[in-house]
Amino acid sequence: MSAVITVAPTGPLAMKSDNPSLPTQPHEIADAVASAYRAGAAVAHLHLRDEHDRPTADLGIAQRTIDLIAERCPILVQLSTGVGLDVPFQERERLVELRPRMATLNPCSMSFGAGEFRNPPQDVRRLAARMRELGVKPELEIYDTGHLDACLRLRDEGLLDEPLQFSIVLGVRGGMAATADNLFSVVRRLPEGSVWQVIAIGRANLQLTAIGLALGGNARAGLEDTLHIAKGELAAGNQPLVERAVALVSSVGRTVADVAQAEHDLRLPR
Ligand code: KMH
Ligand code: ZN
Repeated sequence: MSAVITVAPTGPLAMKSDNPSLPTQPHEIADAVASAYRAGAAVAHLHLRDEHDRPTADLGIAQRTIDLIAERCPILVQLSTGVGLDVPFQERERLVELRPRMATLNPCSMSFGAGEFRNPPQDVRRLAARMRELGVKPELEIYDTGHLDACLRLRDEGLLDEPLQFSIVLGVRGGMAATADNLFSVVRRLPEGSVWQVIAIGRANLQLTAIGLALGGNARAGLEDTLHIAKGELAAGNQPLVERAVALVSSVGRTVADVAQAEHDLRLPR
């Protein structure tokens, strides 16, 4: 069975002072994504930054980044509509108008580290409906068990089409802790036929990514989720983290999905 590897090169929080290899500007992100693609990633999960490296939902920056990536490789683009904690929902949701193949949908508000991640129910419904109209596949971000129930309600309201695609996010302060028990309890409750991956933040990234792959899930790799490749050792970019995920995929007897296989496995519209 193949496994889709998504590279998450930048994220909303880290700065170059945390890891100098963090790509923040469009050409840096495009170069990082292209090397991740060559290493085995089939999907790129993107957060954009402005010229001061602050999270932004600027459509021009997003389109420029997408264009630079397309010049370099045919990886599938997934835009984050999480964007950054200080960016208003009304700006974040506009990103789907660029019609990426996928975009994230964060179903609930929550504490997020020292900050607050605001996803009001009516705004989430409106975004889900718009994504459906545009044919942008939502990746549903589950940071806690109740977030799964919120997604199932959206499905029951006809706002999400099956098969649902989930990220099980473990280790955000404010969400579920990064434990195998928490992962099992969510996986057990996913609707039959769902597509899912583990997003394991910080120290448990390697172990929980491995467990997710062994259970039949997909994998995410990159500096958004961990700045380190080993204890006390900064990752020298996104490529080594993708290479590590590739090694995990083969060590559990699976193959790495190329772009065509990923389009099939993720049941992408179009
Ligand atoms: N940053 C991760 C904890 C999103 O960008 O919308 C979750 C994430 C969601 O990647
Ligand atoms: Zn993200």
